[in-house]
Amino acid sequence: MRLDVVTIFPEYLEPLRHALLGKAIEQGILHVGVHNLRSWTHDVHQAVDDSPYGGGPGMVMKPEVWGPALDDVAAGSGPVAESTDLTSSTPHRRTPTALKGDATRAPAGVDTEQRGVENSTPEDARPLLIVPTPAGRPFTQEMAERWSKEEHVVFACGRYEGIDQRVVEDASKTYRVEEISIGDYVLIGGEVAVLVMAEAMVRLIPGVLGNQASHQEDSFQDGLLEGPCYTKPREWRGLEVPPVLLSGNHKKVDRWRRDQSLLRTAQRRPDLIEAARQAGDISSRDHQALDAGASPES
Ligand code: 6GU
Repeated sequence: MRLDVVTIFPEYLEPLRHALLGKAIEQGILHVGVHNLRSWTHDVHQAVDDSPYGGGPGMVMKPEVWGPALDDVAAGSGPVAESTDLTSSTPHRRTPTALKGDATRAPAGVDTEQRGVENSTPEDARPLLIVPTPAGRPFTQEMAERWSKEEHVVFACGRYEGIDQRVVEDASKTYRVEEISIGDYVLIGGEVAVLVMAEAMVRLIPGVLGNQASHQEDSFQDGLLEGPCYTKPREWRGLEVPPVLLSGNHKKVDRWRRDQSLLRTAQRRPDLIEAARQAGDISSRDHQALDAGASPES
């Protein structure tokens, strides 16, 4: 997957080089370009914003800067052609490219074996443009799964009050565009939201997580929250691990985990229980567990 981020604070995206994402970069599974929006300004002040038409507070990001920036990111031209991709902060397994500083920009679509074909149909080979905004549709695990199969994902980080809406409209010629929010609260800009969405999507790319089974049981993967988990020692500060987990009876363990998951979800996210019920994902045995009672956390 190729990931490009356009922002006025490139240093804010530094975490993309660390930990899991850094590892994916090292493995050549992920290529990341971070681009300073000010490279596309022409005036001496490098202005990226202006006052809003219709009046009111704040500033709006300028279309004449964003337009060419998004054109170049899609085409790999202009300042994008001269830029180098991010390298991992932890080069454990140094690759020849990492040693050279990766002076060449890896094009989108190099690791075709890693992804499905859903989004690479000849009818719509447009890259995906994600515009983080509190006014967007809410980000979900389902989106993360879908996006993890993309070849080229571009994030356009707005600051101030937002980006002139015509940028989004015009970009639809070049990109499939989605305006996305990561929750019902307001951030100063889209950069942190990009880190959130990039991490959620990249960890689902095959080969990025060590254990592929490990996201089969994630919260939300089955529409419910994950229950509690425990490790050694068996007793710690007077607190015991639930005995069923030491029983060696896998059927009983699975049933206990399912019950814990149901009870925790009912407690913290009753909306998810209702949705699972509507979808027919709650069995009569599940109902028993829910009716039987109060979660240990209540
Ligand atoms: Cl994606 N951007 C900003 N600026 N604020 C947000 C958000 C995104 N999601 C929730 N709040």
